[in-house]
Amino acid sequence: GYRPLDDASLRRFLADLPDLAAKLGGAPSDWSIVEVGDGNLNLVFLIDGPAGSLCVKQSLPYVRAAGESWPLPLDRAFFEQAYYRAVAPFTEGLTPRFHHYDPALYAIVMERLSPHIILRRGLIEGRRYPDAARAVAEFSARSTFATSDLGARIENKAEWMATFARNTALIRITAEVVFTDPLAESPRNRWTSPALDAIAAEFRSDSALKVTVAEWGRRFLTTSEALIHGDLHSGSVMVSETDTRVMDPEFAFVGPIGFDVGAFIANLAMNAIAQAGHAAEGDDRRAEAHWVLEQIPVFWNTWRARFLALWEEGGRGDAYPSGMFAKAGDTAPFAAAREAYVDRIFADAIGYAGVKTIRRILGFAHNADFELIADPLRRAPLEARALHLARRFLMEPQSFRRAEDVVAAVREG
Ligand code: SR1
Ligand code: MG
Repeated sequence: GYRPLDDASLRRFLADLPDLAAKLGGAPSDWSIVEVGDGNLNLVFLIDGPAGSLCVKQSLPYVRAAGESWPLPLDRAFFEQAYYRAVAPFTEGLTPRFHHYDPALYAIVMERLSPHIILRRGLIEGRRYPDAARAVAEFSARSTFATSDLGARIENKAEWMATFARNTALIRITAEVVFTDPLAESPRNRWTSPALDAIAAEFRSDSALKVTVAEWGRRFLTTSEALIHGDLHSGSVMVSETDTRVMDPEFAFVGPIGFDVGAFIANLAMNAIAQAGHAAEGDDRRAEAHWVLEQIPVFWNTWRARFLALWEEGGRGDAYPSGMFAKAGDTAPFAAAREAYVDRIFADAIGYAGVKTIRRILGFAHNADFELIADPLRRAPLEARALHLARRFLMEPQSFRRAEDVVAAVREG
């Protein structure tokens, strides 16, 4: 039966899995175990043995960041491991290696990444990861192309749709804490400075803005485009100087591709805006902000090029079937259709980026990029800048045709 793991029960659990116990080496009493989960939902353990290391992630029956008053089904671990398995053939080397899933404990055993840290943390510290945006783009483009109707057969997609449509607890969380609460009166909303009271009230009384957010919420719920990660922010990416892995796909379902793309763009933009708040006295973070911002075109242009290349190589899917175009003399209309498709993904991403930015500042779950700026007098104006950008994403979408337009908008402030 289920119980939250602790030091003793985790040792017993791993000792009963001979292949994994051998990876750690020594006896269970030789292993060091530390619980490091700092996300909103789960327990995360790192286990070090004489021969190697592992990571165990386990669901709790409630939202960790809120406590037992907010119950949450345990099955998110099932969907996380199902996603890792589904995208593994297309994302080699871009996720942590998956070792084992225990359906009774709702626990996943996977590779412990070392010396990796969470991308968000590294960026806040002013570090640069030259390969990260490119790798996340490769991950997202490869996994979504392969699981879309362009890359997958009807039968495979139907299986993913059936499996992940049952991830209702987490789809509901997104529907509520991303698309609903931040523009409504909700006891779960919070913001960290009274200086934001006026903007929050203004957003809540702006019917046009609310209709736009509600429309993106409707599209989120009704667009079955590909198997998406569902929470692709910079806290779902682990990096070292030379390696990047995407993790935490527990929100996965068959949804709109632009939701993932927009999440990553929004989180880079928020980090770039927040850089000024992390500058120590005499330390100018403008160069870091500039570098983070430049990763937005690196990310999108890599994503776009990879998705188009996969499509040009010939998808195995039932939409735009390759047999129909293989011998066509005039390829221009097909090329134009491919370009239109990725342009539409970018337009979607801009809308979702607006929604995802607002939720991180006025909703329940904030991000460390702003939260770690201790002085509210420095933090609030930067959060207000991000909210202004979010409103532009939502209400002036025609201004954002290319990733470089996002860079320019952030610079304009
Ligand atoms: C109640 S959970 C809030 C957030 O945590 C996860 O990281 C997702 O972003 C979710 O929306
Ligand atoms: Mg997460």
